Amino acid sequence: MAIDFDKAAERLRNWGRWGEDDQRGTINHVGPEALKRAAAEVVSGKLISLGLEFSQDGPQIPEITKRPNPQLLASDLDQIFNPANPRSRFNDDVIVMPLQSATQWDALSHVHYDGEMYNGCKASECLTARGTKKNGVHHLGSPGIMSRGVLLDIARLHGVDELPADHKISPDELNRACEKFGVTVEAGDIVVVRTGHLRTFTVRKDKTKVAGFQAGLGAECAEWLYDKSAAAVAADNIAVEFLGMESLTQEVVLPFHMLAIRDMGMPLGELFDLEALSQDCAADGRYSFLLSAPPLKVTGAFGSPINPIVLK
Ligand code: UVW
Repeated sequence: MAIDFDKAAERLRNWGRWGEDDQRGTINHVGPEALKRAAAEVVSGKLISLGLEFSQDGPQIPEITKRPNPQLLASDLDQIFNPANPRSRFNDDVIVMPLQSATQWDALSHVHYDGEMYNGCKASECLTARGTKKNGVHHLGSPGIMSRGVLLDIARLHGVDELPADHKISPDELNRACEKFGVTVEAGDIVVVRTGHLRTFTVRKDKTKVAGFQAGLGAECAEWLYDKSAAAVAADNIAVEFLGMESLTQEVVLPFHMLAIRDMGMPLGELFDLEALSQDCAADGRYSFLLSAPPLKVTGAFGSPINPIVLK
């Protein structure tokens, strides 16, 4: 049954919960207790990166996504500091890229509906050609995004490498994944959901399907995340949420985005590469870990590229 969007939005709306001027949303759930729990997950000293490379050969097809891949240019090459002592040299570079071109956080200003974004900021007053006056990603960067991460490997739950494109993940599946993998989502956790979708790019080297219809969270999962007091959610697809014809044709397009980002104030982590983490969790049977994923503090930006790091 389709979600009653307006009823859900009203229940989940966190506006004012952490103050009239709050611009960090559900990241406020991460307090000393959540951080101590995260630190207690570190037992084997193993590091795993969940970030894609920021490369001109990245996952974007600009004609489809309107987002080019990063372009790196050497702005200074083989430069001499002092012509009198030319042995020491330096190299500098410039990168031109949408902040949304690969592994990224969506800031609380990334989407809005009915003219308002998180915490009631009027889009008409906040949005400028130089970014946003409120809910910029830099607010998520101080003191940063770090907490206990919990992997809900929905592809593995179903015994497949990749969920089919028409698979809309339900709250019941999130509960079944917690049970199967022996984890409980607690206040302040970052929920990491694996669909297997990004394997089309990372394993099969086919970027034509990266931005198509794809498996992801149904809008009802926003309610599940709210009830768990999760701090953030990330996935190995382009939008965290399920993308099918219905996502684009309902009265409020991309309903999970709107409920999570605009009403709850929850950052979404997209295009996380979860293959190595999935294998590691299956091997040691531990689906929780310390997750460090601070955004770049780009003032007023709608998102930030990241290299999320798991420490187990
Ligand atoms: C949009 O929602 C426009 O993009 P993304 O899936 O990158 O958040």
